[in-house]
Amino acid sequence: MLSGEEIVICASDKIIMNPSEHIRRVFLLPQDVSGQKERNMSELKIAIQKSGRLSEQSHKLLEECGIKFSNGAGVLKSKAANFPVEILFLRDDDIPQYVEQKVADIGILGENMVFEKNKDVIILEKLGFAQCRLSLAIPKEDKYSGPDYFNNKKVATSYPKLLSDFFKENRIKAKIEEISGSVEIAPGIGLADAVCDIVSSGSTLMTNGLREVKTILKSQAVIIGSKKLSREKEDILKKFLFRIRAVKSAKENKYILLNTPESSISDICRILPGMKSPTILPLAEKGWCSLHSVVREDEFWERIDQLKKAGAEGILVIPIEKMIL
Ligand code: PRT
Ligand code: ZN
Repeated sequence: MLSGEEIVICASDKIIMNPSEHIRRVFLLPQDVSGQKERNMSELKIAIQKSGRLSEQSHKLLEECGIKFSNGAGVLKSKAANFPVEILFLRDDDIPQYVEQKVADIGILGENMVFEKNKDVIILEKLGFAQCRLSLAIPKEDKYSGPDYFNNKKVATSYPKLLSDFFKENRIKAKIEEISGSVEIAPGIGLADAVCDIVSSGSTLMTNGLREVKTILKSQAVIIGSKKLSREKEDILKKFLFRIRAVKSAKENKYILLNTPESSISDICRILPGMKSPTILPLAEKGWCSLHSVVREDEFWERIDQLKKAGAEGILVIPIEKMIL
């Protein structure tokens, strides 16, 4: 005992304190200290939005990557059961700063927030969901002849940096009124002449008597990362991005099976080159083959028209779950 204090030598990172025991000092055994450090070092910390427009798809993406974790109300972080990651549940506005400060190693959020916060982070991957745009909108009855409209106007926004960059580039002298939410009502209540806000379908602008006149940024969800990671974390990140890309490729492509007369095979192979080349199998009916390949989702309908013209029949199209290139 040191100067009459009680000492507890602890073999676990959980210490249950009983107030009646008057424990004053706790020492961890050296192997606990190093074990703890090793566990923290080798876990990649992923920040995602706690609740909001990005949270459901961020969860789904992690699940599709085979990462299992629990998340209930009030949970702020959760370790995955089967992959060396810890998920931090945060407000999207805070994610760039946490990644810059290395509280999180990577984060999932909208490009709009990444560019607005302008922190020292890098974009590692575009994810394709939460597509939207940051746009200027004015009262629908006003005439708009170009960015000059905004000279000497007051514009309400939650994106002061991006808006002020736009005004600087266009040599516009306007006043920016920074507000944190319900931006679209600002002109209606006399707080501003116009707004600069996120638009998706455009219905919120319309409901508030506004008209979109200029897009200043197109945005989608992305993964951002810290500029420097340890070797162990880099390795986990590589595996994580590999899974993300397999999930993304699967979504961007479809598996296609069709029947074709042998005489059309070379034309069809030109239309559907596949990952390496299509698989061709003979059918029971003489002179016919079954051809299997992969087609990009965004080229799908155009390719189908070409395939029909080339003589393909019985075309089946199947979603792909994962695609490893
Ligand atoms: O609480 P926390 O700070 O985490 O969330 P938040 O309330 O700040 O953000 P949230 O959940 O609303 O949005 C998160 C991200 O989703 C944004 O940063 C964008 O990257 C993306 N996103 C995609 C959108 C929209 N679509 C969107 N439509 N973010 C906001 N909106 C709002 C917009 O602000 C406007 O009020 O929806 C309204 C316009 O929608 P339409 O369809 O009527 O045009
Ligand atoms: Zn936010």
